[in-house]
Amino acid sequence: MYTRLSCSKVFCPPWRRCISGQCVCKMPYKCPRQDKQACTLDGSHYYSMCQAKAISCRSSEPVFSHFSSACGAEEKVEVHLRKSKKHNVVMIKTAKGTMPVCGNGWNMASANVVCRNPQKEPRGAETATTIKHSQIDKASDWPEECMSVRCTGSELSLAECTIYNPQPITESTDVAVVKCYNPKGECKKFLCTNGKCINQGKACNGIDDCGDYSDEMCCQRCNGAFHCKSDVCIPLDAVRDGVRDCLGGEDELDENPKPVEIKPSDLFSDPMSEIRAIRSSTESQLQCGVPNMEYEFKQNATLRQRTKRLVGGEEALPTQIQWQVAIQDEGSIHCGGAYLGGCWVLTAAHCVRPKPKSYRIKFSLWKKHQMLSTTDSIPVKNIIIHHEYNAQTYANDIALVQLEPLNLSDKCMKDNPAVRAVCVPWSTQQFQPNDTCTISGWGRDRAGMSAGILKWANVTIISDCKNYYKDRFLPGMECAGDLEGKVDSCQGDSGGPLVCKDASGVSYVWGIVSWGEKCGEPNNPGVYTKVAHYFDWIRFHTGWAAVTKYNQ
Ligand code: 4AZ
Repeated sequence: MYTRLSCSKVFCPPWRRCISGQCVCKMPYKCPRQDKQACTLDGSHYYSMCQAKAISCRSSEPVFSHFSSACGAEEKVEVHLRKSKKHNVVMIKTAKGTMPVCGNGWNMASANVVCRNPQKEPRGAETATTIKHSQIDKASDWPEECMSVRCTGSELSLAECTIYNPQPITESTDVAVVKCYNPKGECKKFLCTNGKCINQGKACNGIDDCGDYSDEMCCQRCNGAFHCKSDVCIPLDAVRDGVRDCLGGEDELDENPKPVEIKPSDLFSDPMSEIRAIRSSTESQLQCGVPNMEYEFKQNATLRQRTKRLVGGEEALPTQIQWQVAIQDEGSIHCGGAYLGGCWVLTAAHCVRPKPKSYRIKFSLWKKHQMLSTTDSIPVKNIIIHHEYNAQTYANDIALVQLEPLNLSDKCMKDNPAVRAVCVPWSTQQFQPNDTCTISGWGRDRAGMSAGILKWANVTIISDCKNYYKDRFLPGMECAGDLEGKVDSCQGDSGGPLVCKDASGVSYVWGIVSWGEKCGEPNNPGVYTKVAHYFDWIRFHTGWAAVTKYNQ
């Protein structure tokens, strides 16, 4: 079962990082510094909201309160429920006094936060509703203003949510009421991961009825919410809000309608914009998956005969596939690879032996036996073969090639306009069966001729590959091609990349050419090492920052 902490489906908040598919609490010092100081419940302050949240993440106790330069005790935010007839009116105490929470913007996410804290019911709220102000039994000192709050749903106290300035109450104003969850007997409806029981109709509507988001994680369709390709429903106000929520970024595309922005005057506290700031600063730190368009095809783009060779492939233009490398072994090329950036190249384990001195890596190579002006040939410092690689079964057919650094430098390559890194996928759910992706290499064609010029072909990801290869298809493998056998990788393409592009146009090395029964045979698709399956292994060897800008 998936929850909001399943980072194969969704992004972790900035105070957590993704380890083996789960968002775990970050070490507080790993948080970036921010301009705003975070005030804590005891009146002290931390250098950022991320740091304060990383600390409370470990204890599950609220630590963070709000933002302020002073952090005085009088600024404490407290919440209690006030009984009025059958209703629990939500009351919030801030430096501006004690007031009810306004009904506008009141939702399940905020109600879950309220119920989770004072009552310590981890499953949160049963319902989040409103009543007219006129329906409340009021004492004479009843306030004339209410406060609006907005939570993301993962906060530990309402003080951590966005709190807006007070607004005047009239008799017709709606105020927030809450009913906290009350477990009763066996669940015959939708059972959340946290044990909460909700009506079936509440799943897949973009509203976190479970309190752990488990009712929104496996949805083929969404009701009144945005559907991410990984089958997660996100609320419409998260679409085009400047923060990527879907793994492929489809929620932030220009073609989506922009929601009407609710921006009341003077924010009292606004964690959402802090989260946006932290994410955009960390996510701008890694460049990958985007070719240098200025340079693409510029060289030598003369018309040539397009021979349909390899298995259904087409010749590439020079500098077209900027992450493709050739692995030169004792002077000859039998394998490809993918440039990950820095000093790292990814290839198949069956392409290399642990003898770095035997190899050179050729970048920006087009014709196998002729250099371009941008072609660079770099010696190898180290070869890391997966410790569970099995040369008989081709299990774990993955290896990292570490390049030799340049003299007196920590870089391994001179700046090259025709070389770009491809991104490493961090989640096995980023791409799905039937997605179209691209393979490339100098491998053999149907007639068994090795290509003199780099070729590429589109293939589709094929599900249930056990149907074709039975027990030879193992975890960490992925099939692609077409079942008619028209396009395929072949001998000599090994180690080269299978690259898929996400909704935002960024390319990922989804697979490594590994094996297959012959080439281009019907019902014998090509088998690839599923790179996302090895994300933790790659990250362990290359370091985190080298391979992903997300969930670090
Ligand atoms: C090989 O021998 C090989 N059709 C690579 C890929 C495929 C088959 C064989 C996939 O290196």
